[in-house]
Amino acid sequence: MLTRLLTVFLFIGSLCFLSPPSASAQEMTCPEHTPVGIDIKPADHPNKINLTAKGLLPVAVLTTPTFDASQFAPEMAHLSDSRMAMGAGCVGADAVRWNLDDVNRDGRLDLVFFFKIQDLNLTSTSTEATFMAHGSDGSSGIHILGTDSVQVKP
Ligand SMILES: [Ca+2]
Ligand SMILES: [Ca+2]
Repeated sequence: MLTRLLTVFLFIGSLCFLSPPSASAQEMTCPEHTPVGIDIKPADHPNKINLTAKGLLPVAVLTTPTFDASQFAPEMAHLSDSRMAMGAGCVGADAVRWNLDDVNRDGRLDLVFFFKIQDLNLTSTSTEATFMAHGSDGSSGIHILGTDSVQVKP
């Protein structure tokens, strides 16, 4: 009887021990980021998204006086409903490709990412989408993050 109690006690003890401490939970979230300006569906406003549409959604990272998108070499990029973007790690759709294009015709190249509409985690109640990318700006690795409004057609 005593042995059984001890076994149960040890079992519960090991469960508590195995539950992740807060430090490792923090490592799961996205690291420090550089804020950037983005434009979902460049040249279009409002940014209407039809979730049943097949195809790609373009998201431009704009070159500004503080961020040169043409010097950013991406390794991975995500687009997520802003309500889920923070705190739950890097969630959402993965970019399928990207290319340089001056989407706002200001003479400076912007970086346009494409996401499969079917991969998006947006819903009919989504009002904002957050873009996150990891890459390097020549010398060091950086994370960039930007948010734009969306109008979702379910
Ligand atoms: Ca737009
Ligand atoms: Ca531009």
